Amino acid sequence: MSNYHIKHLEEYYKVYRKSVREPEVFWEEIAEEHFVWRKRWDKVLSWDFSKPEVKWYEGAQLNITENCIDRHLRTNGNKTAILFEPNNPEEAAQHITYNRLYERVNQLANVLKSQGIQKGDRVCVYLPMIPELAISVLACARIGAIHSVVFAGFSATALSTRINDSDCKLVITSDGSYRGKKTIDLKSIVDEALEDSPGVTNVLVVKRINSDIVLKEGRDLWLQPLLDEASIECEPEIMEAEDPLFILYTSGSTGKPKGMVHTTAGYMVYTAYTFKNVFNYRANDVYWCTADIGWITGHSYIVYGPLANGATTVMFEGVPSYPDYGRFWEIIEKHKITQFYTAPTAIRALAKEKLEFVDKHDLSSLKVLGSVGEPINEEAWHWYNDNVGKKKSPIVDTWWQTETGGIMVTPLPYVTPTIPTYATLPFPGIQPALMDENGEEITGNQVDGRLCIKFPWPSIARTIWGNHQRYKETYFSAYENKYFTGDGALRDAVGYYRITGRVDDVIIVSGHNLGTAPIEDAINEHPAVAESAIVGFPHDIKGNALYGYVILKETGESRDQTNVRKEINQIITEHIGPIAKLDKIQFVPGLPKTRSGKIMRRILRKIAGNETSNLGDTSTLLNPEVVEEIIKNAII
Ligand code: 7RM
Repeated sequence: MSNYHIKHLEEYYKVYRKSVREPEVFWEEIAEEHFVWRKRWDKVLSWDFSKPEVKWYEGAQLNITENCIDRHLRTNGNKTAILFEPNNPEEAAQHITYNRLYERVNQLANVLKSQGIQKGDRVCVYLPMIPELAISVLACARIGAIHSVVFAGFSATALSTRINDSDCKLVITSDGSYRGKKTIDLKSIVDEALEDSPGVTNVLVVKRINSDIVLKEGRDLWLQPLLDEASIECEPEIMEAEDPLFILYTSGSTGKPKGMVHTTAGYMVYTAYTFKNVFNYRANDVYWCTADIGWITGHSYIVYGPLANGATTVMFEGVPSYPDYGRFWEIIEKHKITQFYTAPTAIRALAKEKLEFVDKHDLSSLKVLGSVGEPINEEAWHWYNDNVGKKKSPIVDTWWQTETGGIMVTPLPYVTPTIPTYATLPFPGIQPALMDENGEEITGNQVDGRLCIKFPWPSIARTIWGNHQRYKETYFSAYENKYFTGDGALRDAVGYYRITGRVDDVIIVSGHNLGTAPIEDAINEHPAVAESAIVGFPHDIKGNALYGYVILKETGESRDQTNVRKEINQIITEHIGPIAKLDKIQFVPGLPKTRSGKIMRRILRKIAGNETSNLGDTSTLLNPEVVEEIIKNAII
C-alpha cells in the first residue's frame, strides 16, 4: 500500500466530507491505489437497504491472498509476516516470513484440494492460536473455499451447530491446545461434535501437544505428512468481488447463532485501509492484536488487514496471566511491539495486579494503543494511558461489530484528540445516525439515541448464511433504510460518539457477545429448572457478568441448591462454553412479567446491579409481589 496517511484533524474532516459527498469516487481511489486486481470493477457500488442488497466493486476479480501475500514477495519476501509467540515463554518464537507464508499457505491449499475441497465449499477451522490457524484461513481464501472459524473455546454442541448450519465438509483442528498451565483436548471435542455433524467427511489434524489421540479411519488425517508431500505452488482461484470470503458466527438475542457472511473485495479494501490509518501503520512496525482469530477482531486485524499492508502481525498462543501477569508487557518488550490492540476486560484484569509487572518492562517501543470489544470505562482508560502508554501513546477506542467487518467509529492516532470513554469520530465513509423511539433521526449534537448507519460501507456483512430474511429483520427493519447496530450512543457537543452499550438482550462478557436466549435455553434443560432469565451486571474485570434468576420445578423432593447451581453451569459449559457460566444464580418463586407475558428484564437488571431504589415504570408489571421477594433475596 502507498504510504499515505491522514495526518491532522483538518485533513480528517476534509477526507470525511469527501467520503460522504462522493462515496464512490472516494472508495474507487482507495481501491485503485492500494491493491492488485485481476480485473477492474464495472461499478463501485450498488445498494438497496430495503432488500437489503449491497454490492461493492461489482465485476472486479481478485484473490485476497495475492494482496496479502504474493505482492509483498518481490520487495519484502524476507520480512516477518507472522510472528508467533508460544504459550510457553521458554519455547522459541517463530518468525514466518512472507516467502515462507506463501509456501505454507499454498501447501495447505493444495492439501485441501486433494481432500476434494473446491471453490464455494465451507471449511470449519477449529484451532488454537497457532500459525496453522492463520494459514488455514488464507489457504481457504487461496482456493475460494469459505472459511468458518469457530473459536476453540466453544463446546462440542456449539461447534456442531455451527458446522451444520453452514454445511461444512471438512474440519481443520489440532490434537490439543496450550492455555497457560492447562492443556485442552480439542480433538475429542471435535469427535463429540461430529457425532451430530454427519456432513463432515474429512478432518485434518495439526499436531500441537503430542497427545495420544485416536484418528478415525477414513475420516481423520494428520496434516503434516500431507503438507510434506504438497507443492509450494498453488495458483490462486480468481474470485468475483462479491464472492463470499468467510462466515463468522455471532450470537443474537434470540434463536441460533447468526452466520455473518463477508465477501471478498469490499472486506479487503475496508480492513486494509482502516488498519493502516487507525493504527498509523509504518513499514517497520511490529503490530500485536491480542484477540483470538476465532473472533472478527482476529480475522480483520490479525490476518487480513495487517497482511494486506505487508505488516508484521503477532500471534500469541497464551493467556495474559501465564507464567505471570507480566506476560503481555514482557512480549511487548521482547518483540518491540509498536501497536498494541486489546480489550478493556484484559486491561481491567491486568490493572488489578501489582504495577511492578508493568514497570519492570521497557515499553518504549509502543506508539499506538487500541481498545475494542466493549466500552472502555474511565478508570481502565487512565490506567492504560498512564502505565502502558506512559501518556505518550494515543489510545484508539475502536467501535465496530462482527457485522461491520471493520472499525467504524474511532480516533485516528496523532490526529483525533481523545476523551476517555468516547470512540470519537466516524471513520471516513461511515455515516452514523442516532434514532429516537419513534423512528426519527435525531439531528444536532448533545443527543443520544439508537445507533444506526445510513449508508453502506465496503465491509458490511451481506447476509446471514441461509437466512436472508433474518438478516433483514435483525438489521434493516427497526428503522427504514438504515442499518441498526443494536447499540445505544450519544453524540456530544463536538460530534464525538460515545457508545453506551447494547439496547437488546445481548450481554458482552469479557468482550464476548452472549445472547441471553441460548443461555436460558441451555439452563432450562436441567430437569429441576422450570424457567430462567439471564441479565448482565457490572463486573470489575469482565465488564459484565451473568446473573441468573431460576425458578425450580416443584417436584416435592428437596434438592441441594449448591448442586443445582453447579449442574446449571455444567450444562451451560456443554452447550455454549465456559465463557457463558453464571457468576450468580438466585432461585426465585417467579419472574416479573408484563401482562402480555414478557419477562421485564429491565427490572431484573436493576436488581442484579443493586439499583433497586428506582425500578422505573412498573405499570405494566403483572406480579409486583414477586419483585419484592426477589429483591429480598438478591445476591449482591
Ligand atoms: C469488534 C467486536 C460488537 C459489540 C458492539 C458493541 C460492543 C465493540 C466497542 C463496543 C463500546 C467499543 N465485534 N463494542 N467495541 N462498545 N465501545 N469500542 O467487538 O460483534 O463481537 O461485538 O461490541 O456493543 O455492538 S462483536
